[in-house]
Amino acid sequence: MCGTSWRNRSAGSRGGGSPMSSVSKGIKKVEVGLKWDPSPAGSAPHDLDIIAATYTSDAPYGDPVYLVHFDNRSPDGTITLNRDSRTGQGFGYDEVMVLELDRLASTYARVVVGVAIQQHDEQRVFGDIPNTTVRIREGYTELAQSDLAGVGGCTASTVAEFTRDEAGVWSFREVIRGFDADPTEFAALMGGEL
Ligand SMILES: [Ca+2]
Repeated sequence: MCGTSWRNRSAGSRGGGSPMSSVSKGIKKVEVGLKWDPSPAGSAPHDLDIIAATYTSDAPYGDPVYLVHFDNRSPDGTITLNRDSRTGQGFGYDEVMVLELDRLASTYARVVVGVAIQQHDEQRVFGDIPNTTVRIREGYTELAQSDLAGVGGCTASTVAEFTRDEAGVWSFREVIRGFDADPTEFAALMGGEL
């Protein structure tokens, strides 16, 4: 059951390491990296996606203005999926998204980033996919890292919430909240209050 899997950092979603402060302010440009292990030979690939959704100050928890993922670019080029993987094969981070928050138009006040599993032959949850790691950093400063173990029964999860205050300063908060939804359903749900 995934619906009750609400986790925040104090619930211990990370796979070790020292706790970090819950909110980071003054964020300008962040990189979200995702890596995971490929499926065994002969089985359907482990196909994970990073998804970003943008919201305006008028409707920060409403419908996204636009989504960024493997199949959709941001209209102004401020959020970019630099690397997409459909299998998890290879070294290092398989999928990487860069968000230039300081370049977003002032109408945007909230960006939520999540990870979803493309479902193929059989339903897969995070617990079925070994060595999944999400890392969020600004430059060489690590803001958060999670193995998504706290949402192992889910098929999608938010990982980060960025909000802009009235002074124009972006803050980051790690929010690991699981959903039992396919990527399209998840994209419609991830804007809710986290
Ligand atoms: Ca992918």
